[in-house]
Amino acid sequence: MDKGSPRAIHLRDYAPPAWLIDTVDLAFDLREGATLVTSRLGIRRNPARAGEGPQPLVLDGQDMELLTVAVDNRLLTSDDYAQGPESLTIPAPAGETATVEIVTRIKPEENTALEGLYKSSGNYCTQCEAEGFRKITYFQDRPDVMAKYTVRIEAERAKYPVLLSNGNLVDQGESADGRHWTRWDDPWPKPCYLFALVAGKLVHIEDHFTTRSGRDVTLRIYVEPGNEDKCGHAMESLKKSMKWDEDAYGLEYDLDIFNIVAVGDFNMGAMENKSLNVFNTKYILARPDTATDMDFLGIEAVVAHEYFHNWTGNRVTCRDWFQLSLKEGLTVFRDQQFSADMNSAPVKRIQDVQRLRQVQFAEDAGPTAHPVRPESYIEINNFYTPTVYEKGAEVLRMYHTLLGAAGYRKGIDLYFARHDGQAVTTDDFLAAMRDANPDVSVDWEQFRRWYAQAGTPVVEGEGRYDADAKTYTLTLRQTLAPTPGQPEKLPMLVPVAMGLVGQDGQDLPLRLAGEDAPAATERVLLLTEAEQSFTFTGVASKPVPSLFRGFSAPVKLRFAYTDGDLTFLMANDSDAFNRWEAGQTLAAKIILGLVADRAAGRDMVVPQGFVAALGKALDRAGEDTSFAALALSLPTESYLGQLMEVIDVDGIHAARDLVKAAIGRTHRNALLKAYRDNADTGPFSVSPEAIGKRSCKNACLAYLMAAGDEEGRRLCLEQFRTAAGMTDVITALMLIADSDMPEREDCLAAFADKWKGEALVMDKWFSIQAMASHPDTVKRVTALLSHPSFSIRNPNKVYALVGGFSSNPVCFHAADGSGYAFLADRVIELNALNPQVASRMVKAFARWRKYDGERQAAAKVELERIAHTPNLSRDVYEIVARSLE
Ligand code: 0A1
Ligand code: ZN
Repeated sequence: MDKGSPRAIHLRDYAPPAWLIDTVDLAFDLREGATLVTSRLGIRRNPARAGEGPQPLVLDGQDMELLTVAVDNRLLTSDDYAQGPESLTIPAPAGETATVEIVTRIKPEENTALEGLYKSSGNYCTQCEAEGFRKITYFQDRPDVMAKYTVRIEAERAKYPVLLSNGNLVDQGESADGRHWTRWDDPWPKPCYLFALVAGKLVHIEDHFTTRSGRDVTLRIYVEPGNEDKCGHAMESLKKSMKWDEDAYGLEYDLDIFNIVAVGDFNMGAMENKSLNVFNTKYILARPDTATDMDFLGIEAVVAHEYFHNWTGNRVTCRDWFQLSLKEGLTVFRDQQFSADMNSAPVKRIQDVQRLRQVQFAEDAGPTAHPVRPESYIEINNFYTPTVYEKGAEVLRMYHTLLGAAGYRKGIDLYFARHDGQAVTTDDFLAAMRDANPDVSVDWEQFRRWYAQAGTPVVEGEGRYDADAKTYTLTLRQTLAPTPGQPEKLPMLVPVAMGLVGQDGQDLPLRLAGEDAPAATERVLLLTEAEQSFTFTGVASKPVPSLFRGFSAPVKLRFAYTDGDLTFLMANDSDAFNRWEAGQTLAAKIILGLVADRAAGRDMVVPQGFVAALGKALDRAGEDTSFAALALSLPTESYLGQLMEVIDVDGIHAARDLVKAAIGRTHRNALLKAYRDNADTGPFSVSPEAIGKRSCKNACLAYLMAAGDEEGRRLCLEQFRTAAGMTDVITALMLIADSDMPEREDCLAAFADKWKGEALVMDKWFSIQAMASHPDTVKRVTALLSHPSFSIRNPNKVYALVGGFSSNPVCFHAADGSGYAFLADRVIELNALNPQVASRMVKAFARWRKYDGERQAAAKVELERIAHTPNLSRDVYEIVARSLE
């Protein structure tokens, strides 16, 4: 923050580019220490800006050496053009069209930010979203400039036998000095953020997919030698995604080749470059002994997500980066639908909502809260957020809820009919949904507020039963608290999927006063006012309302349920999501009650009614093991913290541990039985049934361990030592690492010794230790920074160790501030190496004002120390500045 504050970019300032770029011909001469990039651009005046007179061509560029510039084959001198620190301005070419040729020299070997062209394990790869292309060559680096690309790559054959880019391989050959080259042609116009290049020593597995119109597509997954045996699940996931997109959305793949390359050094999960997806190894490599069930599911979801981008993102892209959720919210919703279809839909929905609440609700309640379509940013890389992705997906889900499956599909079809090949806005998307469904009465202007207003709406409600009139009146009130830059809010359009559960546990017919149509037992109410009442008639006895079934809107519900209502819904609600939800609401109420007792100096006594209700979930474990595992799990400490005015770090931890131990003790026999019943999952499979059994078994083990049960400890050690699959091994190790068992150190050491050669497995080992609630955690994590398997330059390692620690609800927030100091040191170190990763890490400070005075003071000292770091990146600056505002 020394050199004045970086400038913000505003949505309101959007203007179309003065010049369009129709064709891009790139030549890469890859050489150690000095890679030459020759870029030949076919440009054309933008008719949208006709009448403005001759405009210069202003190109973005950073961190490279400019060698030559030529316009229409005439070499310019440096007096002819103007070079700024991040731009190149070429005077207006005379004609309507022109050819511009630029040669630059770059050093991918020195690129530690992993944006643009960089090296991972000796191989070259690229990451151009959001603005990495400008580190490769001077270009109009903005998504509304869509061009056709041809690419020539030349490199030393021995070191880089594989040379890949987007589109089709059209030619290849040998050149002098042991070098070789390939030429690629991508027929589909694309923004430069979808450009990709890979050069390296890689092996691949291959498969094929025949599209519904008969196109044979070659599918390849490239990895470093030795990892070929870990690509099978990713390939299966890709084929399932291709089929699903045809069946569910009518969308077919549009080239003869689809390549995936997995690299070990990658800032994010994966990237949807046209026909050349680049992946973090974490989302490709899996073998039963190295990857957990969650890893397998993550791979399926991310492979699908990137594949789905081929239409939602690539064929139709974003006009500007404020529209990021146009592609990300939609594509997350699509991958959620896909995973729900491939696995258990209710379980998937619960997991998605858990994640939304854990990370997005937290974001929406803090200083970095922003709308799904932000109004301004300093660094766009900071806006790949849970709000743009996950809340964006909830907005898509609400379209689906409001329009029904068929109406939603009509909207999607119209969107592609109108906009294929274009760069568009979330308003264009909304217009397609609206225009395809003229008979649906939704106030679309009000719906648009989901894109524009930040924050999570709170819906409060109560119900009144009139036994004489046989009516039930549901009153709902919505409020939306101010967020940074948005002091005043308007009411949202909130779809409330609901039912009324009768005393016999059955859903009642729902007829609103004045209606005579046949009554359904589930419907979607539209809450559009600040306060609204809905009166149901013909209600024979007092019902318990089941609201926001399937979590039909991203809101916080505060309904005056009694403990009895919640146990009733846990047992009877026909909506699986709300059966789970009732248990969570009750658990949160109980635990927060204990936290209050502890704070007031009263003894904490776990109510037996709650423990008994959880026991019922255990009794039903056999019916649906995956659901049972979720029904048995308690809200996380960080979610409980969100429910408090001032987060009581130690109180939450103590109360939650006490409840876990009480459940473990009370239900010891049932837990042991369920553990044994689910111990054998047969030959390895990631079927929902097998995953369900493992998750149920491990949930039981966790309770037994929480109770310090001797038999539980024995089983846990046995599981750690003998289990074949990583899910069981790592769960056991995590429970052991979190305990005071004497075997703790030996188990951790044995695991590291066995897996020291597997980077992704070692990441698990780092994060287990970082997340353990032990008094020595800060010390241990500091020592692990020097472990031979750790590297501060590798994002996965940083996310595992540093990110793991900063999500440790107790140790990161140690009252002496040692956790905060540790994180600040890492942020400062990372700022100089990889600003994106540094910025992701510094976000852990964002909610510092939610803690007590002592912790606030300690966090503020660290935030200010970071703020005064020389050469602070835009990425870190933006988060720190907002946090301190
Ligand atoms: N578009 C990718 C994720 C991604 C975003 C940004 C990146 O660098 C700043 C890299 C990847 C996706 O949604 O999968
Ligand atoms: Zn995406």
